[in-house]
Amino acid sequence: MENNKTFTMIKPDAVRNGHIGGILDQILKGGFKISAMKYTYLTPEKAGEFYEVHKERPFYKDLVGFMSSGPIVAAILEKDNAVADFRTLIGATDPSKAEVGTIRQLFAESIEANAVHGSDSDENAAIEGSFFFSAFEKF
Ligand code: YYY
Ligand code: MG
Repeated sequence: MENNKTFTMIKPDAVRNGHIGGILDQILKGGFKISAMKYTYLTPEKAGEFYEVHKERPFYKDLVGFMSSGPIVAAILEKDNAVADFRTLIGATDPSKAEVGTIRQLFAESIEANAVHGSDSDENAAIEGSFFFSAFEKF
């Protein structure tokens, strides 16, 4: 499977806090090309579906509420080794543990409101990209 694409969301906290520009700047400076992008919104049903793998976890209900609390930016990003390199660029899930200079360290509020999503495998990147974008929207 191709390893040059990943999927990201700029989450509702970062959109509310005015960080869309700052985060896109970090993404582009990190060497990623934007293949597809939209400003959109997850209904609670859609957020629940997106995070279905976590449905047995204690944080699931709050996470679904948070992810449907406001608009997001969804994007497909392109770079060699995209999934792993993007996880490095965003930093640890818990921003208090994220390395200095990572997107979550710079822009996140908390482990839940952690500014950005990044796919965890090539397979999930493809699934998540297709969750938001139809074939003709992907370049
Ligand atoms: O892939 P990543 O986003 O870094 O973390 P996951 O373990 O996949 O969890 C998805 C999402 O769930 C995370 O970005 C925030 C939220 N979450 C939480 O609210 N509380 C936790 N203890 C763990 C994760
Ligand atoms: Mg994850």
